[in-house]
Amino acid sequence: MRRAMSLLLALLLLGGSAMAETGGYVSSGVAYEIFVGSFADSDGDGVGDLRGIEQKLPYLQALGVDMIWLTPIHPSPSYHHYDVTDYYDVAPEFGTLEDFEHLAAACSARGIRVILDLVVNHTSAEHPWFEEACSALKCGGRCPLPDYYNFAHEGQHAVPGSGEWFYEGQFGPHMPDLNLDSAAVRGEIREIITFWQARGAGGFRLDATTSYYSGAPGKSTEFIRFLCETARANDPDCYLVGECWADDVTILGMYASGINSLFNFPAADVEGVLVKSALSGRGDAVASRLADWNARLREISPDTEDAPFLSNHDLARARGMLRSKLPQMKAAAMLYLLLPGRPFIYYGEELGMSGSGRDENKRLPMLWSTADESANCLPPAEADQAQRLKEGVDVQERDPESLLSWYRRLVALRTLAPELTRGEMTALDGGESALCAFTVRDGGAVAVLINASEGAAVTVDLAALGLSGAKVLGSVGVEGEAFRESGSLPPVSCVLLRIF
Ligand SMILES: [Ca+2]
Repeated sequence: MRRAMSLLLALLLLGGSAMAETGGYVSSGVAYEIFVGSFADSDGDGVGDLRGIEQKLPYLQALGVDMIWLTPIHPSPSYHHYDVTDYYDVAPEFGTLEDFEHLAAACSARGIRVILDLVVNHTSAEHPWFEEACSALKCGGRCPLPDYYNFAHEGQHAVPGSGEWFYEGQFGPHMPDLNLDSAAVRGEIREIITFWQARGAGGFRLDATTSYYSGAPGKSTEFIRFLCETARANDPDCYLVGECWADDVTILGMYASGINSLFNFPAADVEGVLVKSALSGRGDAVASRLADWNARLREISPDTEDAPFLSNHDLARARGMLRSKLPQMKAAAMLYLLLPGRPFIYYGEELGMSGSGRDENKRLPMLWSTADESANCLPPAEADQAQRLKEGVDVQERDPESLLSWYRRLVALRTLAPELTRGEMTALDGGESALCAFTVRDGGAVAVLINASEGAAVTVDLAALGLSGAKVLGSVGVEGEAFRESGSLPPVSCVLLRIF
């Protein structure tokens, strides 16, 4: 009911244009990463699948996300599917092509965009392209030399049985790097992109962009531009987000490709400003750091969308970084879900799921319920940690104080401010280190005020911040009316104001 009310309110505030863009649903600008094999099992084999995701769309809609990123869905010898053997099919354990089309259509009907993981830095060593290339190498010069991969007489990995040939594989011998200079490879990639767009993919997450051309970021940027132009030639609205796991300078350089978003790795993880500020209660650091980042992105293009996040399938779970403390998990959520750009929630983070150490632990099954385990997946075979969280979705949905309820309220709050997608961010100095205060302008303007500390209330002097006359749009952790009267933000709370 609360969700229905907030949607109704949002519709009234936004008017008709947002409705037209999203087929009746108001977009939150929040994305959600699904590690497919661990999310929802529809057929009882313990492996998450596409039908399972479709069955959980009401959950995702209640959370308020308007985009889901699926980790690779293609056939692969690995449980994580990042070494693909066929780019034109769905892994049998995940379903069928028809299941994907059905899921994409069901998402579209709910105003949710599906983006796929595009893993084209490398293939599986079991991909027919690689097997055929290796066979050709072994036929003693009588076969045309294939150019799909980077073969040489010295290198990282020996071609089995060839004696004299080696190949590049930045992520190990099971993942041979494609030769991205090859016109034939680029032609294949163009076909792959087109194939999935025709089946309902609204965008792509680009895996391992820094490894496209290792040590040559300019060439990698050029290749991203090729991917963006290819995808947008078919669908001008196609959304692309890249994994550039690198420093500020490298990320800024790659934005020159024209890509929509690159994950904000410097702000993420245990050393990033989001988690550090949530732990220390210093909200002001987030406002200043991210406003500076926003300005640098907007210098490249006002169309860029930062992609802030806390954690993903390669990082320890946010819960552990935040020492399993609920107020800190709530603070971290406020600090990144209200930033300009497109925040990415890693599945289960909104519940407070645990997992660290080896990768399998970071990909433990979504905890739908401990009472009814029918949708729960089995953990990856090599996981050596159990899930520490005890309260699944079914319990947290009924608890207004749960982390899940908190995430839902924050995403709903964000929905009231369309400026937050591509706006210009300016940090405000409220004279309190706990206070994260900033404005975001994009036509209209809003102000975000967050008390990131669990220690004490913060009194905000709206006049001193230049926010006199601002109207409270919504709030989480404090009643809007109470804030308007007192100017006081209790520990771990936030308000969203419209500026006129
Ligand atoms: Ca299954």
